[in-house]
Amino acid sequence: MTEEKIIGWKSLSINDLPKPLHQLSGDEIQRRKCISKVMTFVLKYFTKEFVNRGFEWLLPVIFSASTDPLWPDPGASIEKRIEVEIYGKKVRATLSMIVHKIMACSLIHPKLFTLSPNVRIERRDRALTGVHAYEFTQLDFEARNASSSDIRSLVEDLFVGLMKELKKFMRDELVYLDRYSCLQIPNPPFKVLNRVELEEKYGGEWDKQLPLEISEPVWVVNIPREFYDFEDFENNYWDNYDLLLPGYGEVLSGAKREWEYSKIIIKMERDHVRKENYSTLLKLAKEKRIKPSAGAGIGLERLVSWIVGAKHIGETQLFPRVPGIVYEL
Ligand code: ASN
Repeated sequence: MTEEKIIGWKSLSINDLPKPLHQLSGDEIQRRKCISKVMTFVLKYFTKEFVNRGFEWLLPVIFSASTDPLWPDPGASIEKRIEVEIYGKKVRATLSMIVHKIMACSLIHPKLFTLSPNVRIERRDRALTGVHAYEFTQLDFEARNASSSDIRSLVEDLFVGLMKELKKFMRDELVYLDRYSCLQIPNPPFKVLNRVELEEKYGGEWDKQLPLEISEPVWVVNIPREFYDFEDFENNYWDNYDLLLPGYGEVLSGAKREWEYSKIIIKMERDHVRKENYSTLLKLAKEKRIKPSAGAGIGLERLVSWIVGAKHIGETQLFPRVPGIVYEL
């Protein structure tokens, strides 16, 4: 990849911000058509693959009393949480479907996925990172009794399959977007790097530095974050993972889950997470009805941004959701 193609956490200029649909030039419309074709292809590929592999396809929820706390999370920068009252109850716009995923995976579907709108009102200073949108779609999946390495292998398999099919069936679009030759089919298993070592090497900004130095996707494991990711207290190790893509950064995060009531409680209290927002999950965990599982979520617009070489993630959204900028549509 050439220097200009390096995208992601670089600071963009105001001119790089995606425009609303009705202001696009003829050439820009042409480019957006190609990006939409790639998005359609990616959606078709993943939904087909998950269904064929026995995953149940769940429709998303938008408002619930219980949603992802996104806290503590080193990468989170939520400016505002959307809470509204309906029928006399306080509900929150979905930050991610993690709680629903864990419950559904434990109680009914051992393997499931959903395409879920996530509303994350990112701080407005993230407008120019190129990788943040205040609404995006997450392809979230979960499998009962799966281990972290099961999920990583599944993702590697899906990823390699996607790259092969894209190169085969989306050749014209990728050539038009000047991405055909940059996109290489990676060789699994992808490298697994420990966040502790990355911090030693790059400091706290490892997630921005590392993508500039890799030429294949890599896993980063052991990232301290929300209560639902499994934490080995004795070895001080988080059994979770992020997938980072070359020249871009994180497009997927996931983990083995906590399922034991006593551990979940310890972590919620330690991290000041409001237990009252998770009373059903806690009740089920207490009754031992939460089962061990593992899963992950793919940020679809991020993945497609990387594939098409978008300057800003909003280019993959016909109606861009740029932090700090609210268009009429
Ligand atoms: N989807 C993520 C996971 O599966 C959770 C998140 O989006 N915060 O772990």
